[in-house]
Amino acid sequence: MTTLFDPLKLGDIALNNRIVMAPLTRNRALPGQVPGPLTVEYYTQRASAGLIIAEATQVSAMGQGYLDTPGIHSAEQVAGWRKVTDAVHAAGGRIILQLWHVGRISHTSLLPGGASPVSSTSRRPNAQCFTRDGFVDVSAPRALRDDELPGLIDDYRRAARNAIDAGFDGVEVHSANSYLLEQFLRDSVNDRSGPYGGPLENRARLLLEIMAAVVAEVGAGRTGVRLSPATTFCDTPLDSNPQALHSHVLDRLSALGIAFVHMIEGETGGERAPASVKPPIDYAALRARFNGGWIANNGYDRQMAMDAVASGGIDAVAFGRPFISNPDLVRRLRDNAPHNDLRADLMYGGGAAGYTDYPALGAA
Ligand code: 8OZ
Repeated sequence: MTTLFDPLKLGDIALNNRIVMAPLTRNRALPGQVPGPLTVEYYTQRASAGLIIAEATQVSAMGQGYLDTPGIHSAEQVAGWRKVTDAVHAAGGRIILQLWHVGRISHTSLLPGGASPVSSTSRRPNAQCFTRDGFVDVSAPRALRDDELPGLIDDYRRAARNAIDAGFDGVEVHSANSYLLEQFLRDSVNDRSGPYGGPLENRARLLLEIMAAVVAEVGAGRTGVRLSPATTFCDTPLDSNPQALHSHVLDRLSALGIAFVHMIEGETGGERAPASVKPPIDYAALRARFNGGWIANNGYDRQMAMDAVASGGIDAVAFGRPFISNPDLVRRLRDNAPHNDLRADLMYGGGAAGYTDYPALGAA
């Protein structure tokens, strides 16, 4: 029987165990959106994870929607991330980067030259983002023209290349949690006509073209994707048929041969089976359509994770908040040891407190 502590291959990426550190926004990048020494320490402390998926990281300056999140589009950012990946590898870990564009979840004060956020639509959600002035309503977006999309695809391709140049073992394209690619996927947001709007095949086109470009650049064996069919984060209503939409996406991703899918089950950070999702998403049916590895996420505890991996339904489990407060989460799960309490007020922004000062077991 397979356990959480057994090795796993996700495409070309060899994991020592099936415990994945989920991507976690921590807002501690230095000026220039560059990861600094504290970020090196934070990830190195967590290198016993089978795989670290480093936090959501902008593919371009236009992809930013929160204060002090890192990027992967400048030479300084690549050099900063190189220090992270070298240290994690020296500690025996594996680390990939999550490639992010927030789309309409942004504010003019965060964007180059005070530009408007860009999206599939010009409709503004009733959502907030975190800026120099604290939480503010997001700015009205501008709908991207179709002739701008090749440039956007190229931003993801270049970001994937930069991630590999920075020493990452692979990349995860962020197509979840209300950000740009979900703004194209869902008919609740995407109000376009033409090749990228209307039928689900059209709404999925941008994601699939980005995935193909990333695969061509860095290889399918180093490429994954994160999806969240049931999440309504940032005033992003469900698609009218999330099961059909995601079935199509997974059929195409399977044909592309990518290494893994990372599925957020239920409402991100919330209920695993929200009553508002009718009919409920059939995650097992989605999993059955995809030939590569499958990472499940959202509110798993130790027993659920062990049972899910033992059943063979999924290959690995991603933990988010437990990895913030427990750098040695793998050991604590193995030994069934207690967890440190999370200091939720220190999750976003600040320095070492609540970032690199959570003790490992046995530490003073
Ligand atoms: C929390 C705060 C800001 C961003 C996500 C990247 O939900 C995020 C995020 C989470 O995927």
